[in-house]
Amino acid sequence: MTHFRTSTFLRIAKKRLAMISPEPDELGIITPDEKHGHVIIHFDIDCFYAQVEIVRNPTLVDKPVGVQQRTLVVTSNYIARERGIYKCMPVIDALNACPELVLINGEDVAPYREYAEKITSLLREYSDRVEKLGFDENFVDVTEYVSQNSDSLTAKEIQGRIFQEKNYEDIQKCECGCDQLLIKGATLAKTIRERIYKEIGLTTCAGVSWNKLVSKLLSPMHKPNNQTIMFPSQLDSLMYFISDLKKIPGIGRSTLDKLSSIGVTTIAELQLCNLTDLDRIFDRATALRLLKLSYGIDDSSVKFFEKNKSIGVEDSIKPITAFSQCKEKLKIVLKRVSKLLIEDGRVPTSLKVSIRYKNNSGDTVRDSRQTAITSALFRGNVANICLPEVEENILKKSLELTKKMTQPLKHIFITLFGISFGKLIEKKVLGNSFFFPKNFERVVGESSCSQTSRISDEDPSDVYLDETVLSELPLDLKNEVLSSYRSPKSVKCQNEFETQDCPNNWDPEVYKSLPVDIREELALTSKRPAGETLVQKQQKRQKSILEFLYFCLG
Ligand code: TTP
Ligand code: MG
Repeated sequence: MTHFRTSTFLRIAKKRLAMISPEPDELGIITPDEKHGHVIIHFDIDCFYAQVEIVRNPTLVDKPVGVQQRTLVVTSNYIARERGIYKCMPVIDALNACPELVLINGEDVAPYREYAEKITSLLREYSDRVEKLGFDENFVDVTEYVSQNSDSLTAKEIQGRIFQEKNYEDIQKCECGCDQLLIKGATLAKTIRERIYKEIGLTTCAGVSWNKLVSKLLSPMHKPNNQTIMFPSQLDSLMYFISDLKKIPGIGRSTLDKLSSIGVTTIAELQLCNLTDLDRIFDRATALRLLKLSYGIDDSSVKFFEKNKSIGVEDSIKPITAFSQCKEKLKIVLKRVSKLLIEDGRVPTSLKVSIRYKNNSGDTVRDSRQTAITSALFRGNVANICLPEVEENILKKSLELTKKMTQPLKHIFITLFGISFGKLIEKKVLGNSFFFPKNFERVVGESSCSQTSRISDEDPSDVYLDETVLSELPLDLKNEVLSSYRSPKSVKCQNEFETQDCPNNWDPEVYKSLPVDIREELALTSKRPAGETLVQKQQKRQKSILEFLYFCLG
């Protein structure tokens, strides 16, 4: 196999640049100061579902284990792989190849989601830039962490493997000095992988480089449980080694088809294209991106971590044929989704119910309905979803939504229930206060952040305790604060706003159809004494909270 020297590669790349663009910078060709200096790690969990099953049942550790979804073995541990099992192998073939294979049903993906979230939250300790790719892969931009912890990451030797088993001494060093940063990144990758194993029980692979594309291409090179690093001067060898266009993330079926229509089937052939060739089948931006990818150039940044926009669970069930059976099934699903919600910690303000059922023509179809729920239901802590009255309230709403979907049916035949909570609100401490009234909430996970006012009564228990700050208080002060914090006497539910709080001058039906926030505001406005403005009412309430705080703190 021929390996181009870096200088040859750069010469070809620059020649190509001259052909495709009068502005070489547009291609973002490697200019040490500009494009290097990042440390990006790609993590991929080894045989993910199978490992999770083994962690949950350690007696499986030395057995060939496959995870089955419907008629396929979607993954298997490495013992099974050595016996001929491959991903997405039909169960029948798998059992022929390896009769002793232990098959585990993996159709309920909740445990895998739970483990994936554990990994993501561990990675977030190192960077805000953690980007998920599928279930078990993450990019992490650790540039800042590596720069700030440079001394502690200094290593005597490079951790893991170097691409193509090179000796570091034989590798041409980059002028910008980024090699040292990458070596420290490899030390960090090893530390993180060791933590994932020690704390979560899963082995992982990792790729360490200065861009997402290269790190992703490197991480599977030494499977399982190992990591691979590469330096910029090896880039041409990497792209030559990869060769197959399909291995480049972002080049999918339709792009491959278009490229093959002009006779391009390998990375080397794509490198030889010019923009005019590609312009015939792609827009200019796509053409440029494809050319860059063929040279291993990827200037896309690792996105900031974004929490899920909704949290839900779906359960396939034995068919139910009467509406009276729905509540029991919904309750089981709600219990599961509640667990996820509590782990997440955000408070939901929308509820969605999905069902799969047979319609009047006998076809199996899916449908869903959603409704708003007030965050006041949870009184500042989503863990209150376990309170019987809150659970009952949500079940009632879920049943109402189910009824809307099943009303037109001649016969009920439901085979799946799903419950999902959305519009999740993060509680944040404002200023230096370790308490803040629950009327300050920041909506996250949506394009715009908004502050909403929610005011109920003037009960001091109506303040939100920030447990992090609370835990830092001296014990005596903490006890005093806690003893003054009364647990909720009763939970104010949305339907209370729907009925009791409807102002006299409003038609209850019209009032009920308004968004929750507006209803709450109207209810409060109508309650305040004549002549008192809403602002005055709010000030009065805040004053009472302040008095309470002064009382707590002596
Ligand atoms: P992968 O990362 O592709 O596979 P893996 O983690 O099992 O194995 P490897 O050691 O090669 O990384 O996929 C992650 C999980 O996604 C996998 O454990 C099972 C699931 N999966 C499916 O459900 N359907 C599929 O078609 C594939 C490929 C995976
Ligand atoms: Mg994997």
